[in-house]
Amino acid sequence: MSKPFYITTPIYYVNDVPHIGHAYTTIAADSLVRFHRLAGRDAFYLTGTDEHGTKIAEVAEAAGKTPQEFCDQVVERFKEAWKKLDINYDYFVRTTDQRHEAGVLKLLEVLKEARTPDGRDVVYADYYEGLYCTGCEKYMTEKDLVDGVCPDHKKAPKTVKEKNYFFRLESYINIIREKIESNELEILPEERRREVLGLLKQGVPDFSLSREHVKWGIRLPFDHDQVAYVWIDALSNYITAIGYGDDPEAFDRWWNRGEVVHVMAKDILKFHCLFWPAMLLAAGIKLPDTLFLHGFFTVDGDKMSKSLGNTIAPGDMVDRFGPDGARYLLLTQYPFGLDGDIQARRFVTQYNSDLANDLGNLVSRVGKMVVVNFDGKLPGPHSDIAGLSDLMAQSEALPGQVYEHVKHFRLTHAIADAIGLVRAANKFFNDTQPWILAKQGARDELGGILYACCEVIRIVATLLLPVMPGKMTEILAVLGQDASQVTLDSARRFFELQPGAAVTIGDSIFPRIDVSTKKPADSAAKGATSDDNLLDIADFGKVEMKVAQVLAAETVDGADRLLKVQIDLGSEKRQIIAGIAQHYTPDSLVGKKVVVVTNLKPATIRGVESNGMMLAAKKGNKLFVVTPDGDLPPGAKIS
Ligand code: ME8
Repeated sequence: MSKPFYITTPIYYVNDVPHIGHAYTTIAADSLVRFHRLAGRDAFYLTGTDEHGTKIAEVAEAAGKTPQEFCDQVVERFKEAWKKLDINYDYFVRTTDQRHEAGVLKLLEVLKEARTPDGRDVVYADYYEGLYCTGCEKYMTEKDLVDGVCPDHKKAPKTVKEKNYFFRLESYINIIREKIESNELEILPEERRREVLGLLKQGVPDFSLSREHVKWGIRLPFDHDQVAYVWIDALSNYITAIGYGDDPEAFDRWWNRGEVVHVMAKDILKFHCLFWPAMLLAAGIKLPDTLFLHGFFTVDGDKMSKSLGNTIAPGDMVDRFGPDGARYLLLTQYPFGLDGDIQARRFVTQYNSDLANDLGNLVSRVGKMVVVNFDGKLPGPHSDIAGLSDLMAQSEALPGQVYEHVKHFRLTHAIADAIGLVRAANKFFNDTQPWILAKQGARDELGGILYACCEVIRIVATLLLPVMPGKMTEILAVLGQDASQVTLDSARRFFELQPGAAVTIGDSIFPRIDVSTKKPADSAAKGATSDDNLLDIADFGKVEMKVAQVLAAETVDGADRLLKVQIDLGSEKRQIIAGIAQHYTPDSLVGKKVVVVTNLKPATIRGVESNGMMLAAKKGNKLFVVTPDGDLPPGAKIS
């Protein structure tokens, strides 16, 4: 009997709403866990959200909310997105859960008492002075900066000097290296393993496990002036969520006796491959079995970013392609594990080709022929058909092949092999020309072809159930099969379907998408060059923009980024809140002509009403408000 399977995704920061980067890992882990369940394994799937730290406190403040209110709101967006994508997690952990916080306190106390293998305190206090990037929630060195700013967040880090508690990572470097080299701690893919071993070779300094300047977080049990470093808090979720601290039985089942797999992208390698194993070793907790760090993707060739406007909301993809289409499209863009490009501009073509044409069409033409020629009752098999033995051999080999891929995280290969069998079945169907046999009345041979195709459909639908649970359930139902009963083993057997069983065919399973109807989700890259992604003039016309003149401006109490600005729009005066206080003094704005979006719904920001949005653009770190060229009067409409 194989071990229970415990799989996790990263817990995502709630300063951002869910995008397809988050969705990608979450769908991949969901598919993996469903595959293992199909193979009969007991499994647990964990995902959740990372809610503490300065970054979150800052965006909450800018939104005029307390951090907790803000988190509660964004967490719902994640849960909704996962529901829409048919993600079947067993537990959703939030780092603001009381249960998680209690687990973190316990772990911190254990670490505080712990000694390194050479007999020193694992945790020690010291002063730290350094450059802190709140975007990364980590200290940076001059070397990490590009033109003085963090290359990822385009912001100059703050200089911070404070007391911190440090974790003596140095004492664990050799042990971690040995565990990785012996594969007791498996790091995949191989390139990532080499990267970690390279880091270990260079030597890694101790890391601090608390912050003095951060307010939004878990206070250390042994020093209430300090807040647990957000990464310590976050990494602990993998054990607190399954009962470290409050449910020893569940913890033992999933962590101690299970196969523990963490899936994430390579951006968070250091935390997971160095800090996390070191923390576990120090606390006397078993290490995870595997860390799988997939690549980072671009969207239509560009890095995904809010400023480029090419982030895709998972919900938009679902609206366009359904949950199963969205899952399939995301997982098949490039090999899971590598870096790659999500070709959003090709989504429609690929959906039509793989799902509507190849898979959907096979089901519909085979199903229809059974209905028309055999009164909806599955005919019996027949052995003397050209190409049948090859098709059967391919079908019988497929489940083993697919599961072997899955065990090695080769999700894209697993899917491609299943679709390969669909193509082989379509070729078999075309080559054997059953429609001619139908006309000739060669019922035995015709029946045999249809029976074989139904078997292929059953096997493929079973194997793709983890990737497209909804649509594969529908396909299995066409053949009278109950998706909750099928298994990897049942897919291994040809001749599983009983002749005479009812075959019912309804609407097309994957209706073709008309390329000319553009919906938001094609648009993955709104700023990109593809025609599919351009904004309709009618949509643009909905945005009302006008020239406005600033009459007065003042700071907003307790919000160091915001200015309260009174503007003249010709026919009316309005108040707007603009996040530009770090770039303009109130006086320097007065009299300026600016561009304002005037038909936004009013918003209350830090308790102050805002009626519109002032446009601004960024150069490096500096924000500049957009001003009209020429002496346009307040109220002039921009089109
Ligand atoms: O790092 N390509 O959260 P996060 C592939 N809270 N994957 C992507 C991606 C892309 N372009 N963009 C995002 C954090 N991801 C921490 C984690 S865990 C204890 C704490 C996915 O919201 C990928 O899984 O920044 C990546 O590792 C994760 O989102 C980062 O999510």
